[in-house]
Amino acid sequence: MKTHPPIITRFKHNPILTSKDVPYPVATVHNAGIVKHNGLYIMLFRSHLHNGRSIIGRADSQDGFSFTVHPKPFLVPSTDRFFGEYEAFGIEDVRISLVDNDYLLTYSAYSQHGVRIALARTKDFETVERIAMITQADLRNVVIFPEKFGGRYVRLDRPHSEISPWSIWMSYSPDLIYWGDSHVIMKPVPYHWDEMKIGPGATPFRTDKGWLHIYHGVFKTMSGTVYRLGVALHALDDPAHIIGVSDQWILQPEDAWEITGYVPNVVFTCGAVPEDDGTVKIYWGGADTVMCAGSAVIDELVDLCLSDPRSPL
Ligand code: BMA
Repeated sequence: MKTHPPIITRFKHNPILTSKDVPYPVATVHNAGIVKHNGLYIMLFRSHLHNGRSIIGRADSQDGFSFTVHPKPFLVPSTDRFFGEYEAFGIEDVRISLVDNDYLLTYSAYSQHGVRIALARTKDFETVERIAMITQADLRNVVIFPEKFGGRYVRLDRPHSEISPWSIWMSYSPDLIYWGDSHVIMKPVPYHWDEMKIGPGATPFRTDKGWLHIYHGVFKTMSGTVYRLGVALHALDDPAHIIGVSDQWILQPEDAWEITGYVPNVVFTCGAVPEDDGTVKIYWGGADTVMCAGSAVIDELVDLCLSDPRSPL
């Protein structure tokens, strides 16, 4: 059994971004997707407006920790007739994947019809083009792999289910529009830290042993749920094959701003940036209120998946 020094070292100046840093009125700053684009860290973060609905802002950083927010929101619900109908209650939790020189953005779109996933594309984070709604309701947390496999795009899905605890699925597409061949790849484990539900988290990144995916898992307690982060390793040539899932979580709510806030006891990730020095910067929303960051050694995360695994299904 491994010892418990922190697997993720929290940045000592957390939280890295709060509503006070945003030049337009918002109640929260959390659940941000993030990439390093031409050496600049670009963060697309979610904010609740004061009506409880969400929009997406942009913040940039040279070092990955100190961010400056753009004066205007990056993405707000569409006014287009089709997209507008499905984004009317807000847009949330962007994931960013670089595939073939395009940044693909997946986000949750809320409306009177439920929650589904929208896909947009940008090359430069200046202009954004909405491509399609790529799920029906009720799905959240869709993350596209940064490479194609057998000529097809591959994504992690999280459909809703009353019969089985909410689990991670995988789907494929030849063109980003039509998705299929869906099947379940990872499920919660009973009486385990992720027993209530699991969902895709940060965009997976390549290591020499496999694709590393940092996901979230939820446990129900007598005083509400606890959102933690875990890690899974997917085969390089076939990400539907999970090589190992760490039995232990890698991050849980511990700092005051992770324990208390808009939703207490939440750490929730949508993005991580692997660095050339073998570390990865991991970003998470604390209590659905602020953005936090930390770093981990990639080999240690891989080792957790291989040396102390639990069954994926
Ligand atoms: C999930 C999503 C996330 C949120 C989390 C904790 O179901 O709504 O956006 O961070 O709950 O509230």
